[in-house]
Amino acid sequence: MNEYKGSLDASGKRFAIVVGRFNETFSQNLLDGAVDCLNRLGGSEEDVEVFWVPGSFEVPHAAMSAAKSGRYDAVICLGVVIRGATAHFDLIAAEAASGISAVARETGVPASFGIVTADTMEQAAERCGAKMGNKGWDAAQAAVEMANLQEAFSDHRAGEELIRATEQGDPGDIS
Ligand code: DLZ
Repeated sequence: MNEYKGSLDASGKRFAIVVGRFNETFSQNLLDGAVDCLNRLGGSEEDVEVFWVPGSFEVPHAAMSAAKSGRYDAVICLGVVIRGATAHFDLIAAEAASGISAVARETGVPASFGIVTADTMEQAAERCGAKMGNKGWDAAQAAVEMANLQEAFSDHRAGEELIRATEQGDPGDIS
């Protein structure tokens, strides 16, 4: 049995980050978390491009364009949807989720989901850098892992490297 795991090494990988401006203070926190993660995993800021869009509803469109451009190894999608008195919450959250998964499915470029959905501002704050962590950081980490795993499907030698790394220990352990 061969077992593959994408490493948490961002060096040499190019990333697009698409971020919704709505609830901007929180989405800026997600962006900061994602950039911090890429730096800490060995990425270079020269290999990261950030695209701001009006809100989470527009994130899939820009993410699809980024993925189709062929310029990135993965696309990191960020936004903050907070439940209000209208049905917008469910519509926007559902569109963002299905649109982002369509990006990866239709282009083959990994697209990670860093859209925070929260009932209250307090919950949103918790998930954007306070006590529940930073979902932007998590989405960037998932993108790095998937960008590396993706090589196993396209490059036989990279697949063998992954097997070796997996046999030598968990490449996902960065502690
Ligand atoms: C309109 C709207 C509302 C009510 N709430 C949010 C939200 O909580 N989070 C978010 O990212 N965007 C929201 N938007 C904006 C939509 O995503 C979109 O930008 C507009 O409907 C314009 O298409």
